[in-house]
Amino acid sequence: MALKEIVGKKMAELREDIKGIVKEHGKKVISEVTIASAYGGMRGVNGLVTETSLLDPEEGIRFRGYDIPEVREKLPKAKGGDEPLPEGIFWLLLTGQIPTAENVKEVAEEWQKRNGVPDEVWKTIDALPKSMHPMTQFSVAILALQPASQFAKRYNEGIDKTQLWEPMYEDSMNLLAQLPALAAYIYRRTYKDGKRIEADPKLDWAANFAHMKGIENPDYHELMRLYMVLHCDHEGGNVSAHATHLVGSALSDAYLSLSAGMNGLAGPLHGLANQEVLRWIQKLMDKLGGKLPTKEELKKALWDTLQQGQVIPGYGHAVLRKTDPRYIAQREFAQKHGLVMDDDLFKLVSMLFEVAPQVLMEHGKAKNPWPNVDAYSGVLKWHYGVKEYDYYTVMFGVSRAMGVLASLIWDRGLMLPIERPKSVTTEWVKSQIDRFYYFD
Ligand code: CMX
Repeated sequence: MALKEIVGKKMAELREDIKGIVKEHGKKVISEVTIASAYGGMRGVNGLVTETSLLDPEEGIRFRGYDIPEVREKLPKAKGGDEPLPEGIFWLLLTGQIPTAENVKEVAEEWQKRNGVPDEVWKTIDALPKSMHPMTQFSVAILALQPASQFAKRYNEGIDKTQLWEPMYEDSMNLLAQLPALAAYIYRRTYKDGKRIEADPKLDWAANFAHMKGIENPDYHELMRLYMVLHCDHEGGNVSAHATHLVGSALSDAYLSLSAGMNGLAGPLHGLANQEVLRWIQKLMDKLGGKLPTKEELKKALWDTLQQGQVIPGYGHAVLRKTDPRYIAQREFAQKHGLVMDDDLFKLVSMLFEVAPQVLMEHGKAKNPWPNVDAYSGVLKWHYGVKEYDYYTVMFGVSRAMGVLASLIWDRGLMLPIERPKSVTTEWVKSQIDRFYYFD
């Protein structure tokens, strides 16, 4: 059965399931909202349902029930490669099944078929100043594709709500096919000779992204496959996933929704942290005349950052309470490819792992002093020659698009309603305070 057919069938089944759950158990309480959580960014409140992945605070992310080592082991690989193909994780996110090599081929062929970008979109990008942050360029480029939205067209023509997921699927597949070319061009025009490199039909999606950026190193292609898989999804409450879902709930199309998600990813507390880690490290190395700091110097630099009221980028997490398994997977990649011993940046990242958690614990604020995904990704990219760290979040965005678009397709398939939590004022909280009970 083809991907779209499988997804359609599974959606219809789950829709029925959910109807039954809500009918029978709809009034059961699954979470409490305290005054602290209403003011505190809704941390720990179970208020969303997202099918594609689930984040355990201790164990890390599971994509449709599979953890990172399982995904790395079970997903099909490129010929001669060891890392999982992103085409496979997308299949898994959409269907909940580990794909066969044949399934992965289907996704790869679909994306190749759809990867043409209209001229107006290149022109729109060309009209942007090169000094504009690459994430802003990326978001504009996604919006420039929007006139092709089949979802918007079908909605305007009048479409039955049970069918809405189908044009959402088409838009999402088109977007995923086109994003690497857009992102690669933003790299080339901002930092290189401005010439577009055409996709190579012999390469897979991630390797092609690297190729269109102008990088042909097979190890970097492997890194891109792993990177794209690791960053694709982190359940539904993170800013990029939640923003995409929220905007989509108004029946905005995939382009409008994804662009909103990318604008959230561009924030320094979320995806931009992978650029901020490199900026922080480079600033420190510059200050020390290019040499590695001692542990004492590193400790002092961390405290200086904290005392200036700033965060240590790449450390901490809203949900995780252990070292991020995505950090560990990237470190394993570096070890396997022999990068760790002879490179000062890798040595510094290892030193940070030894020093920063202790400093954050002594500081006593962060609930999780351990590194997240962004603490490692930058040095890997830097090692392979992508040193323009302002660009790093665009790469994160290409990957994250797979997860948030898979969820958006499911949102429409499950016919989830417009999202509209109730808000209150502090005046209201004060006036009602005696009615509330304690929750431990
Ligand atoms: N450095 C300094 N202070 C930190 C910190 C860090 N790395 N992580 C948390 N804190 C602080 C918070 O700012 C907060 O301070 P206030 O009480 O003054 O507001 C306090 O510790 C408690 O925060 P928390 O409950 O532990 O963490 P949050 O859920 O509020 O925030 C996150 C989570 C990721 C925004 C935060 O840990 C952070 O800012 N980390 C650095 C930026 C970063 O790496 N972001 C990337 C996360 C992964 C991703 O989305 O890509």
